[in-house]
Amino acid sequence: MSSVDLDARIPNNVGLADDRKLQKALEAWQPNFLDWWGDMGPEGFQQDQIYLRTAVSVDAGGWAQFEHVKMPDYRWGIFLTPNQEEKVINFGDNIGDPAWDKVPGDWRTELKRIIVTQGDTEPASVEQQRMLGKSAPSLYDLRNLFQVNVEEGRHLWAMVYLLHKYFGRDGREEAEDMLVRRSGNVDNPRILGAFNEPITDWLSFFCFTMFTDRDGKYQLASLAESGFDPLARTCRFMLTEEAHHMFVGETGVGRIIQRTLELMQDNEDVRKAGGIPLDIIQKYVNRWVTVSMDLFGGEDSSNAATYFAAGLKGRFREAGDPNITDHVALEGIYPETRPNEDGSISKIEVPMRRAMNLILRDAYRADCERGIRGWNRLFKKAGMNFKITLPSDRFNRKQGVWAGLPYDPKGEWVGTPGFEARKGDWLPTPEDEAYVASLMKPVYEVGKIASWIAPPKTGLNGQGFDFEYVKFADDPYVR
Ligand code: BYC
Ligand code: FE
Ligand code: FE
Repeated sequence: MSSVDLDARIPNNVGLADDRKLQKALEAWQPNFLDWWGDMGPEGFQQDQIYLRTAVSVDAGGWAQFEHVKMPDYRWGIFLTPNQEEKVINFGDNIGDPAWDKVPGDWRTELKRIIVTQGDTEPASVEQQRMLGKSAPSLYDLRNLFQVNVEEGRHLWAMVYLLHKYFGRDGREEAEDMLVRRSGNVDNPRILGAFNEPITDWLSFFCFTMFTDRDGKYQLASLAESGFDPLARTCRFMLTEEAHHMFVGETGVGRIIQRTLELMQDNEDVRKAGGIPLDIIQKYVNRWVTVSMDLFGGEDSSNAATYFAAGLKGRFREAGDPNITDHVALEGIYPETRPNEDGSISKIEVPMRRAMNLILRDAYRADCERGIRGWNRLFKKAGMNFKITLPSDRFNRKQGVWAGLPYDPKGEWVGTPGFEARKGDWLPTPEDEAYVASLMKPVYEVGKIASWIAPPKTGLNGQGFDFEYVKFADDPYVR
């Protein structure tokens, strides 16, 4: 089952060759995917050789092989972590029952919806990032961008496989629609808010991979607990790739901070020296944290309760976390705060199952805090009294109980006039964005780097920073 057929038109470890009908359906979808990649994937770099890792096996450590390939030749494939015998459902009303290896009829609509929502984010992010290659700060970063992009493409394959294999004709239609919706398109947008936001500069890209890909980590982890075993195993494998995306974001923002600190210590005017001022970094963090928190949905959600009860979507490490002892969650409560009309706050208690989105979001926030603490150590080391902070979950929200309410990043009510007057202190202004955009000039020479970011401590896969991560087919500056 887990042996990988790499030579197949669609590399896979799911025995695709034994299911001719499914194989034909996926081979019919493949050219549409490649057309979409050509139209909406990274613009301008399809003929270059990129030092990419490709999954060649799902065994621990053995799934990543590095070589220079053209992106259209990347081996997008279908990989599930190997089957475990006798899996059971680990939570909800059906706890202890055998896990499903087919779609449970009662939950077909809900499962399809979860898979479609997850799948839709993957091509969306590729679309959002498609122009960034033209302003890459170094070959190392250019390669990381493309690595993230091809893997998000593979995540789309993962969800499309589930739709084709388990949902028949309407699954195939959903798979087609994945290639039709477009990030930011007014008539046919991507499903979730954050995936329609433009990403036009590298500070946004690093914030996105730090904070929005991290929503991916938490959503995928909770789906990896699913009683629908094919979904669980697919998401488990996707998580191995997700770690690199968040690494790109966390170290990317860290390297920008590092560079700004170096310029400040040399007593240079950060702007004149082509660095990014700390207040702009904080505003970008505020923007991407808040749209990413919206991705968890409402704090009190009957959808979330249904998903949990049915055994479709669990908590983060539902089965593995020794602190989670009650896997039925029919009796517990979870504390929640809610706004009153006058902006004051009430503390209430939500039945545990209805609070699942909030529980996941709180775990996510703690993880974001951990990453930000790492950045703040850079200030401390430089002897500087400055901290990047995680904005309050009340600030700048579009989903849930805080949506549209005028709280500041500390969570204080400021009223609508107060919010409007000060929002330029908290979120990127057009001037901030124009300044960041003015820095976005590509650097394509081996071992060189842009003015606004420090080089990484080490390169990738044992290579140095001065390795030729991208071999250009022709002059990249004149495209
Ligand atoms: N934007 O009950 P509620 C990733 C809708 S990221 C627009 O509060 P629910 C990646 C909601 O659909 C991980 N609409 O929420 C990262 C519902 O609509 P209806 C993606 C939103 O359903 C970087 C209504 O509001 N994976 O992989 O419990 C690069 C009330 O909903 C939004 C998943 O999301 C929003 N932000 O939870 C590449 C996992 N939020 O019923 C990839 C699958 C809510 O009124 N998705 N709504 O029509 C889910 O589990 C759930 O759909 C959500 C929402 C957690 C997203
Ligand atoms: Fe993904
Ligand atoms: Fe990702």
